[in-house]
Amino acid sequence: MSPQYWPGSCVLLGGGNHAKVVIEAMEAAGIPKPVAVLDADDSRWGQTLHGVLIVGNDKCLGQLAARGVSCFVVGVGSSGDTQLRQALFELGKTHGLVPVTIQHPAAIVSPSAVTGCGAQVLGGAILNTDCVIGANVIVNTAAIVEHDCVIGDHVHLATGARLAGGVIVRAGAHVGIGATVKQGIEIGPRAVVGAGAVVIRDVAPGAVVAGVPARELGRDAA
Ligand code: JB2
Repeated sequence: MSPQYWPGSCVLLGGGNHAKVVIEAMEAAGIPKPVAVLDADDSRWGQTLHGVLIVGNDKCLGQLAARGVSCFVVGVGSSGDTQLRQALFELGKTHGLVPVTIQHPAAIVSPSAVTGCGAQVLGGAILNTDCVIGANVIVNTAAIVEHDCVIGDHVHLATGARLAGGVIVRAGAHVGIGATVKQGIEIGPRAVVGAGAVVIRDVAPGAVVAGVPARELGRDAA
């Protein structure tokens, strides 16, 4: 596991449900709370989220950076489409901010697992030996990543997803809540695995699969 790294005060991008989970995971991990939340919804500005003020939208990033905020956390999750997470990750970096990596103390992480910058490994998650987790990945609550899995950047492994040994999940894919992926399977970039699916064959780039066993329902245009 890469060390959790927060060189200074941080801003949280997105102020919805996942953001609440992230704030509590940061507190549990001993990382100082964000100093501000940015959210696209102007009706939320001025409100607080677990005690942190929602100050405005992403246009405030430059101002916050100028005032000494030096790192960021992506606070949006995804229920299928990981593109907003990726866009916010790039936006934070464009402003010269450092992505904070979070490992909840109730996660079980092998000493040989490697975790990319900005990854979020939440409570009850398991990363077994020699797995590699990319940048800006969410390993959500109680998700299991078995030995030798390789998880690409911006992937979301939703709550309770289970990957057997040697699974590869390419960048930007989403593995839904409670889905199971058999050993050695490859999930293509931007693919979506539906909740509760059991994946026993490789999944093509951009494909949407669901069911037991999982079958392809369609593909994105890209
Ligand atoms: O461009 C944006 C933007 N677009 C939407 N920039 C910023 N800074 N914020 C943006 N948002 C905000 O993200 C929305 O206004 C909203 O407040 C928030 C998304 O909140 P929501 O609760 O709808 O989704 P989430 O991504 O936090 O949580 C989803 O994914 C989690 C993994 C939910 O489905 C959860 O149930 C799930 N656990």
